[in-house]
Amino acid sequence: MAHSLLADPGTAAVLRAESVHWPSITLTPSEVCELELQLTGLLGSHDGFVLLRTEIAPAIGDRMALRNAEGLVLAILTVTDFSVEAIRGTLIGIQLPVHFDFGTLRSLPNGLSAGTVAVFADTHHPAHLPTFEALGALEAPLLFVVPAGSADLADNSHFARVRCLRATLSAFATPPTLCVLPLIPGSLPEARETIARHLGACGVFGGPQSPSERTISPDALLPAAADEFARSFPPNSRRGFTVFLTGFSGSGKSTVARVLEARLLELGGREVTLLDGDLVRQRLSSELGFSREHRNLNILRIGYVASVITKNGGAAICAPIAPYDTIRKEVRATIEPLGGFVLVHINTPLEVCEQRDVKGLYAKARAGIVKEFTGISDPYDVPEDATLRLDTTTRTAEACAEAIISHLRAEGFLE
Ligand code: ADX
Repeated sequence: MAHSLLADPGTAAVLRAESVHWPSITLTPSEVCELELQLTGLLGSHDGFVLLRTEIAPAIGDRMALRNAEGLVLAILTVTDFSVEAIRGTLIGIQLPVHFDFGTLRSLPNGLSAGTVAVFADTHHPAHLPTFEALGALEAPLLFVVPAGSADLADNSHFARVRCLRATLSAFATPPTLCVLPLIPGSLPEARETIARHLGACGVFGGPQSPSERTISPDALLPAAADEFARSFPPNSRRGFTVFLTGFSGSGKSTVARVLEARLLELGGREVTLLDGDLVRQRLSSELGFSREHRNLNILRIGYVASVITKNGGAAICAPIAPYDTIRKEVRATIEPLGGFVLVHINTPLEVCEQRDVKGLYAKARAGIVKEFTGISDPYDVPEDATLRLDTTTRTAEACAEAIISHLRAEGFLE
C-alpha cells in the first residue's frame, strides 16, 4: 500500500511557520499533481523531487517552501543536488492540495480484490465498444483510474469522463471500482505500473484506446454511456464560438463585426457579444497604450473574455487590430479546446485604409504626432493561419459577414 510523506500535524505547523524565512517556489499545475502523487506515496520509493528551475541558485541543504498557485505551502524541499537547470531534493509534506470535485472518488481505493487490473481512462473511454469488449475478455476485477490533473476546474474533460464511466459501471459483469487521481491525462506513462501497484492492483490494462472524445461516434459507445456522452460533448450547433477579426485601423473590421452581430442575432439561438477594438479600449483596457507589451495585454484580455463566452456556448465577435502573430496564436490555443475559433483577416490594403482615414489618425501618424501607428510606424504580421481573408474594397460588409456565416454553417456551428 502507499506510504505517505506527510508530516504529522504538529511538525507541519512548525515547518509552515519556519518556512516564511525560506525561499518559495510556486509550482505549476503539473508539478502540483506530481507532488501530490509523491506525497501520497503512489510513485513509490523515488530519488527525490525534481524542479526544472533556472532562476534560483540554491546550496545543498537549503530548504524551500513549495506552494501552489494560491500560495498554500504544500511541502518543504531540502536540496540534495542541483544543476543550472534543475533542483533535486527530498520532500516533507505539509498538506495535500484540496480538491472540491468528486470527494469520495478522490480517496484511494481500499481493499481491492486480488487480481484487479487498473484501467487509466485518460484518452480513451472504457465505454467505447472495442475497449469494453477487451476489458470483458480479461475476466478480472477492474479499477478505473480517471486522470484529473488540470489548472482549471472549469475544464470539463475529467468531469465528463467520470460521468460517462459512472453511467457504464452496471454494464460490467462485476462493476469496476472508480477513483480520480491528480494526473495530467496522458502523463507519466512510465510511472503507471508503479501507481497501479500502490493502489493495490496487479497490473495496467494495455488494450485498445478509443479516439478522442471529439471524434468518437456515439454509435461506438455502450448504450448506457451514450446519453451522458451526448450531454457532455454536444455537437457544434450547441457549442460556442469566437470570430476574431484582425486588420489595419480603418480596414472595416468594426463594420463587418456589427453586420455579423446583427445577422447572428437575426438567426437567434445564441447570445452574441461584440468586443470591438475601440469599445474594449474604453471598457477593458483604458489604461493601455500601443507598445507591443500593451497591445499584447489588450489582446490577451479580449481573448480571455472571448474564451469565457465561447465556453458558455455564446458567440464572441472580436475586432481589434491584433497585429502580432504570437499573441493571436496564444488566443487561438486558449479558445479552440472550448469551441469554435475563426480567424478572419480583413485585408483591405493599407493605402485604402489611409485614404479613408475616418479618424484622421493616419495623417497624424504620417506627421509623427501619433507614434507606433500600425502599418505606418509599427509592424503588422499578416496572419498565415487566417481561415478567411476578406477585402472590403472588393466586397461589401454584408458580403463579408455572409462569408463568415457560410463558414460557421459549414462547420456546423449554425443550423
Ligand atoms: S491593438 O493593436 O491593441 O489590437 P486596438 O484594436 O485595440 O489595437 O486599437 C486600435 C484603435 O486605436 C485604432 O482603430 C485607432 O483608432 C486607435 N489608435 C490610436 N493610436 C494607435 C496606434 N498607435 N496604432 C494603432 N491604432 C491606434
